[in-house]
Amino acid sequence: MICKYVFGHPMDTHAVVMEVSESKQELTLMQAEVKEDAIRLSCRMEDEDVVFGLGEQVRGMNKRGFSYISNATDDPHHTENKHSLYGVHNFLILNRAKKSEEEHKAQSFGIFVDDPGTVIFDVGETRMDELAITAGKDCVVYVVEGECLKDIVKQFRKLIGTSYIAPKWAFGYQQSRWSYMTEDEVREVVDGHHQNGIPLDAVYLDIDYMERYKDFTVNQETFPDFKNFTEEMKERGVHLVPIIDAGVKIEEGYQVYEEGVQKNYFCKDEDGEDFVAAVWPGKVHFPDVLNAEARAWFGGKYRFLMEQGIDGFWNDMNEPAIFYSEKNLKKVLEELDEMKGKNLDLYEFFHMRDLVSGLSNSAVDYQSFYHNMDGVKVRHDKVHNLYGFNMTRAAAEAFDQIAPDRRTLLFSRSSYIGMHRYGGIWTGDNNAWWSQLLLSIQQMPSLNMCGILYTGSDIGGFGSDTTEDLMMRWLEFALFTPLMRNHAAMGTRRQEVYRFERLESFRNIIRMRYGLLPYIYSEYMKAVLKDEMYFRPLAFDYPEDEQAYRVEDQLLVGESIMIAPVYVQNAKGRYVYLPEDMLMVSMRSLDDRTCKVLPKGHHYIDVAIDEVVLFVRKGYMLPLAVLDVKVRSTGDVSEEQLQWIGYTDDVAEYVLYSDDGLSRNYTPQSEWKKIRMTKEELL
Ligand code: MIG
Repeated sequence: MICKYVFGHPMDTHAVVMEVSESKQELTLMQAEVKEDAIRLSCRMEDEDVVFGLGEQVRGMNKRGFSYISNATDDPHHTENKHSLYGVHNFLILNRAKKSEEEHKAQSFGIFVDDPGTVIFDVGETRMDELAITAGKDCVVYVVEGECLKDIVKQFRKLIGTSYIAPKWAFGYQQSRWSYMTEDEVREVVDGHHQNGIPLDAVYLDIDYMERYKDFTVNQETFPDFKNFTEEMKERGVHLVPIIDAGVKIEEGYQVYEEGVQKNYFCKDEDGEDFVAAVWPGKVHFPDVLNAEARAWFGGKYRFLMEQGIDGFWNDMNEPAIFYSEKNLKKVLEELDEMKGKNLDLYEFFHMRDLVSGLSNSAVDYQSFYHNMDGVKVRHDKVHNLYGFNMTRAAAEAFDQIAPDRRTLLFSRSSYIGMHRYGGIWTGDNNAWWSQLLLSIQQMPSLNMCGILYTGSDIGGFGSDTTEDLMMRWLEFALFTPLMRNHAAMGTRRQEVYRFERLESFRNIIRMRYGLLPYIYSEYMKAVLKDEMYFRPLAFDYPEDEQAYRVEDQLLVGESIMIAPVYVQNAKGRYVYLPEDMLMVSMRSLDDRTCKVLPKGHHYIDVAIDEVVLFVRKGYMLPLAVLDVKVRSTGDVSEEQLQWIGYTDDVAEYVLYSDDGLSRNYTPQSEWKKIRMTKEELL
């Protein structure tokens, strides 16, 4: 059951696709206080209640004990003191451990606050036993009641629409790095993988492929024949995936800039002039993707690259990130000028430092430009969280025109609920720290709750130098994430896996991904087509098991397996909780596996540095593709011959979904193949 409550005069954010009429009943599960410029919703939490959700955020799967602020932010330090990351996903579920006497007041429920401005979720930080949500005065609140966690998510997902489906090649291993400067450097990376027997499906082109960071241009010196180059790469099974930035460079003669100015497609400042911010290229304008016409125009620009054979993109800096604005910089420079020659005391010095660091992503800037939404002038900060969503929507809607018959890879850094219909996300600029590997594990199910299924983190860590063991452990987890991309920042240690000493282990781990491809793809597609989660916390499948709610570092992946990644340096194993008897499968490579049944309960398991461990649930099974030694990309993985790992006392079953991985008609029943095997057959 979904109840809709409207406060004030909210705008249509396009988060929701299902028609729901306003609820006639009062909101009882939370107490609502309507203040002059805000709505406050609150309720009590018992000690054993658990809160799941909020998508891309810091901290654990159970969100209790902290405040989360919905305010899309470009912050490369995802530490636990932060309150906002790139995406905004205002959906959570309060799971009640017990029903109280007053039944209606102690019901588990999901809540989605559809407000594109700043929303604060105080999940028991101010008061440990209170959940308090503060939103703007104009918003829509949806309350979802259901039988269980899974059911609540499913209903919510119906409300917000079907998730994006990536082409199958985008489920292969992908290599990225900010600073692949030339065609030859990209070739070298591909060679490095192929010569070492490491499969590879994509190489990313970061900002350096462009001509002076101008969107929809290609540097003619470093990529002289781009069309031929994309073709050459495709023949080797490698897709090139260029980055697109939100800011359009201000430069006379640059077509995208000139057209945008002429047609009034850029965001405006207070005086009605095109708003000037600065990002990579220096000064830029922001395309007003909240304006339908401008959105169609910007989306149409992707055609330039698609005509040269590109079939995948990543949208960056679309919070939108601002290094500085022209106006703000001027003010700050003036103030700094006054400080010249002065003897700065402690406070003055700090003030000076804050002035400079405060230039980036400043609230003042976000309050100083405007969108044109259907003829209505809207100040940016009111709709801040919709920008990345609509930049990505611009691209996806254009792809429907440019390449209607095939899928195009698309994911974004910033997002809002609803964007999952148009593309995936990656979790932004993490660091090569062990704690960030854990964070990535914990973010996955929260993102899935909000429909964001095509997702993953920068493997190995984006900022700071990675280490070989971190890289290996990270891959052992990421081989289960739909987006499996190794990415790092310019200036950090090179982390293409063939550069490490234990090359053979890396090869084995990445090949496991290709062996698991039929399962990963099938489970991804089922999650999309049935509005379900691909990654789930244990509590979702074992709702009666109190212990399951406490597990913060294990996940169910699809219907058949559970994983328990190692994310601690130098650990040679870890504690695992099994909510039922399971078959533990330890793999050093696809052909080097051992299986052992473990009973329900707590265990310490050994997991060597180069080992992948997964657990098959009772009554379930798992397909594995048999790989040729020469497998180079997803296109070489055949489903003709599958091996099965399963665990049952009598029979196990699996429904395998498969399709061509490229066309857009993906639902015919014939593509669902049911496989049944007996205990004897599985051994
Ligand atoms: O922070 O384009 O998150 O993946 O490599 C600089 C350069 C801008 C941020 C992205 C990152 C990318 C980088 N970009």
